[in-house]
Amino acid sequence: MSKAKFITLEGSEGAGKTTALKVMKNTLDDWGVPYVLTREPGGEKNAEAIRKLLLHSEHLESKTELLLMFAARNEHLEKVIRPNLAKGIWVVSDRFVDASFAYQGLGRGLAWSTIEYFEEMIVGTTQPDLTLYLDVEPATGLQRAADRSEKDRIEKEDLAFFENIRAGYLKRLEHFPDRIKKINANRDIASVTQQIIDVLEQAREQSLS
Ligand code: T5A
Repeated sequence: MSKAKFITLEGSEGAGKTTALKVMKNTLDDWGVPYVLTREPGGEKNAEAIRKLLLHSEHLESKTELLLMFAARNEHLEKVIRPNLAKGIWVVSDRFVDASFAYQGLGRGLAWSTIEYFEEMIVGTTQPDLTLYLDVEPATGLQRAADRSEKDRIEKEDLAFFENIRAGYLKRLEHFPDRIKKINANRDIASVTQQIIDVLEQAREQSLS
């Protein structure tokens, strides 16, 4: 049996992660691999409690936000991600550590090196095998998110914040071009769906099988 893979999905607000997850799920079903779908912040009981604090507190200091993201991530890694991978079950996570670099790094302005420190301490070698990054113009993404539902604490930030987040993701992409694959999420759902299928198929041919 080949080693179970860890796949993550990233993108700014309104990038279309919900649709993308459905496409990923259908593709993995077709491949017949065992997998779990999970998310960050959250994906585990304690981490979900931290998620509530993160998304619905009235105010949080940026450093508190960073520490809570990594606290939730540690619970998620120890209790869900690593045990499943060890059992040969693939893990697909809606967001992971790249989000901390984008949101808490370039978004909140915390030092990149601080986030790298926590990444090394908490994530270590449990890095994703593949990351799909849905890249959307911030204004388009915010409009889609606004049309969809009421905003949480982070979604209430202004356009400049989301422009910085996009810059953060693009910086991570530059550092990890083999792992992170950019999907043009400005296009219509059919085109985004096809791009996701193509990336997954390509990755499977090259390294995921
Ligand atoms: N966070 C997370 C951090 O700050 N640091 C971290 O380390 C981590 C892990 C988590 C929040 O926490 C932050 C980031 C987030 O702010 P979340 O629930 O994961 O919250 O994040 P959201 O971005 O809110 O995720 P959503 O599930 O809401 O997904 P999307 O991608 O924002 O939106 P989605 O898929 O619901 O799509 C939005 C709308 O657009 C439409 C959809 O139908 C939907 O109505 N749509 C399209 N319309 C036109 N064309 C397309 N191609 C479309 N794709 C989707």
